[in-house]
This record gives sequence, C-alpha cells and structure tokens, in this order.
Amino acid sequence: MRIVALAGGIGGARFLRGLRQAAPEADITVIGNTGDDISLFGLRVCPDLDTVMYTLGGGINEEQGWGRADERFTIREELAAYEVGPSWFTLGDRDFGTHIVRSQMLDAGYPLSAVTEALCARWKPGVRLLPMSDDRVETHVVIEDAEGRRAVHFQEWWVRLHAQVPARSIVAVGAEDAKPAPGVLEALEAADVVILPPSNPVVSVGTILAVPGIRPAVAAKTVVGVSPIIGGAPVRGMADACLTAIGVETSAGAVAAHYGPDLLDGWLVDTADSDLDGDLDGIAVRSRPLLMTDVDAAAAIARAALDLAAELGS
Ligand code: FO1
Repeated sequence: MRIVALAGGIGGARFLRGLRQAAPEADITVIGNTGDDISLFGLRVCPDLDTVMYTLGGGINEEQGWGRADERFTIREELAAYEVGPSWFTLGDRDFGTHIVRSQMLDAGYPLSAVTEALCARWKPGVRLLPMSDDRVETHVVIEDAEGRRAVHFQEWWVRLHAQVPARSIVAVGAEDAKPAPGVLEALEAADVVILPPSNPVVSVGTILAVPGIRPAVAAKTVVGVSPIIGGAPVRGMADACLTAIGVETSAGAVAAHYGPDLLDGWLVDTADSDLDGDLDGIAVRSRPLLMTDVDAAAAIARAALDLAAELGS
C-alpha cells in the first residue's frame, strides 16, 4: 500500500511514528512543511523536516518533541558570550551539526530535497521524507504592537512571542511562486491514500497545500484527516492562535470545514467531539480517542484512519 502524509512538526511526527507501526509493510512518503524554516547564524534550519527525521530516526528530544536528545549547548553559550543573537531560539550542539551539513550542501548548490535525502541516509526514518518544495517559502506573521504594524518570522511569533500577540495575518511568503519538490506530485499520483496528520492546519498542512499543484493532487485521492483540535482546544502547540488569525473557530468541525469536502473524504475526531459523527457536509466523520499518549496509541489512531480510508475508497 502506498501512503502519503502531509506533516508539520511535533504532532505530525508523533502520528507518523504510529503510522509506520500500524502499516509496517506500507510505502510511506511524507511531504514535510518548510514554511517554518529560518536562517540563523548563517545556517538554514528546517524545524519540521528535522522533527520528522529525528522523531522517526530515534534522535528526537522526546519530552520537547523538537531538537536532539542528549544535547549540550556549548555553541549557544559561546554565541551568548559574543552577544550574538537571537537567543530566543534554542539550538543545541548536535542540532547545529545537522544545520551545518544542510547549509554546506545548500551552499554547494544541492536542492533541499537532495539535502534531506542525504541527512535521512544517516537517520533512516523508515519513510521517504520530501520537502514540500525546493524553493524558499517562509511563513511570516503580521502583528501590531507597541512598535507598530510589522511582519515577523513565524518562529519569532511562535517561540519568542509565544503566539500571544494576535496575528493580523499569516503569510506563506513565496508559496505562490514555489514548485512542488521532485517526487511530491509523483508520490501523490501513485498514492492509495493521503493522510493529514494532526498537524497545525494553518501553518503546517495549510502551507503545504499552498504550494501550487499540491492541493489538487491531494484532492484527487481518498483523503483522511485527523483532528488536531479536541473539545475546542488544540492538543499541543498554539493552533488556536493560527486558526483565529484566519477567522476559523477552534473546533474539530470548523477545521474539517476549513479543509473542505473537496479535499477531505474522512475526518477522525476525538470522542469529546462524537456529536460530529456521521456526515459533515459530505465528509465522513468518525470519533475515537485521539490522544497520542504513546506510540501504540498513535498506531491505533493511524490504523483507524487507514480503515476509514479503505471504507471510503472502496
Ligand atoms: N520551539 C520552542 O518553543 N523554542 C525553541 O527554542 C525552539 C528551538 C528549535 C530549534 C530547532 C528546531 O528544529 C525546532 C525548534 N523549536 C523550538 C520548535 C519549532 O519552533 C516548532 O517545532 C516548529 O517550527 C513548529 O512546528
């Protein structure tokens, strides 16, 4: 079976670990969000690609959900001693290794997709990890505060401002001119099912779908999504701040409607939202526990998504 999943960061990566366990014989391609990418200290950092690679490769800092396990921060200390910022984005020594290798390859002219393949040769994530595009796409957030109205990089809004300053708008800069990375449309074309993990529907899945060509290629397939919102609140992260920014209510039903019946065939919601069970504007909704408390729980959710896809695809 050929499965394609559109993934963002922490929630998406944890779901994928379950998907890999639920369908060990499947050929899984992950299309990763690159809108969170940021250039720091002369290096290119790809948080969502790294979170998937580290989580599936066994190198993730498990409690944080991002960054490397068994980290040290000597480089960070040295940068602080030089008063070279930003200090609000924590990069560990081991993580710097990834960004140095990636940046060296990018500077040598390799596209991000080739770089990601090279990094995955070490981590062996057990899935094919493709960036959504080799072209630069960066999510910026327009805010209004004491310093006036301005755009900040998503990471500054997310990490330094904790998404506490309301976003006037969220813009995937460059998305309209970006092309799907090599292999992305081919993987979607060949897919038996496309899964939308419980990633941030705006800045993760939404950004991937904003790359011209990807949304129609996904919509042509049987698509099952997993709600990142349970009982009106995001499971983790601050998806509610992103949803509010685009005028979407923070609920499992509103996110399904936001994706739309032209995209979604099935939608898994938590038992807290079982009132949605049945047909939601053409989308088949099923409820089950959605908390990914461990890999087995994530695998059970992934299994349910695949079962729903089989039911709908037949
Ligand atoms: N998230 C934080 O809340 N604080 C950080 O200092 C931080 C650093 C960081 C470094 C590398 C990396 O790959 C991810 C990092 N993240 C951090 C998480 C990151 O902001 C989010 O994982 C994604 O961008 C959103 O999915």
